[in-house]
Amino acid sequence: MNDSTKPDPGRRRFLARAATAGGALFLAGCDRLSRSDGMVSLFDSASALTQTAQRALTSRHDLAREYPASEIAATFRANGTTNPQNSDYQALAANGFRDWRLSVEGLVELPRSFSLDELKRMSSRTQITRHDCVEGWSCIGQWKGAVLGDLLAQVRPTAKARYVVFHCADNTYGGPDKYYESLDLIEAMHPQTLLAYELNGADLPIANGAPIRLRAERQLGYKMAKYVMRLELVESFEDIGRGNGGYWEDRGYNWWAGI
Ligand SMILES: Nc1nc2c(c(=O)[nH]1)N[C@H]1C(S)=C(S)[C@@H](COP(=O)(O)O)O[C@H]1N2
Ligand SMILES: [Mo]
Repeated sequence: MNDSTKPDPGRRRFLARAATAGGALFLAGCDRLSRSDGMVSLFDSASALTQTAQRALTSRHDLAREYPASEIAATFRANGTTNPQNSDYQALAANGFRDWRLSVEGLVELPRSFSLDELKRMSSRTQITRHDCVEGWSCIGQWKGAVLGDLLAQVRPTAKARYVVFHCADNTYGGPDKYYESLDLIEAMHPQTLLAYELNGADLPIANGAPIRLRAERQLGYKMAKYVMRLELVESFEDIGRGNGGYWEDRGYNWWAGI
């Protein structure tokens, strides 16, 4: 092994920090960026660079840090939509989500839907992690949910499938567009990526995305879609929303939100 191929934790940490600092610079505030179209193209190239740097430095199997129960925040902060107002969602909530079903479609061999009870009977994981929002706050909470990779294995993504798109119930800020997000299959199949139905040992509150919300623990908060109604496997997200892979991405945020 020559010097350049020897693992060097110090250098690795430095590069990881540099990549994150670069990301943070471009992620300074939800609203400001969404109004500045000029930022978007700059953003795109920074995104590709950060993603390449991080993927080179972190294995697809690296786990996000997990915390002891003593660090769980007394109240998990809620952000963005905290109670979708549309009548479809309100009807589902009024009935304790007994009629809610998650449909999984697109590039899968076995499209189907799952009830909340079916998701709860699937293999689950419980993890205490820190949620980082780009607006400048973090919160530690314990999540329990169905392991997304196991659910995907059941529906069998086709060879063409590259991304999972998470379609949500809420019209963000009461506007015409529904919230959505996307992950590539590496993040989707990561062992800590969950469709979470519990927060801190209780049913997931509506404020935090009931009946299920995505947890993708190596990503920033805006990736973690709440009120998920439908998963769609796609080869490209060009034809979804405004084509950038997520509600906030369509407004200038970085698609790659690795931390
Ligand atoms: N459906 C939906 N998902 C969403 C949002 C939203 O407005 N709608 N906001 C995102 C943002 S910016 C953050 S920081 C987290 C907030 O999750 P919390 O309410 O549990 O804190 O959800 C993300 N997922
Ligand atoms: Mo956020």
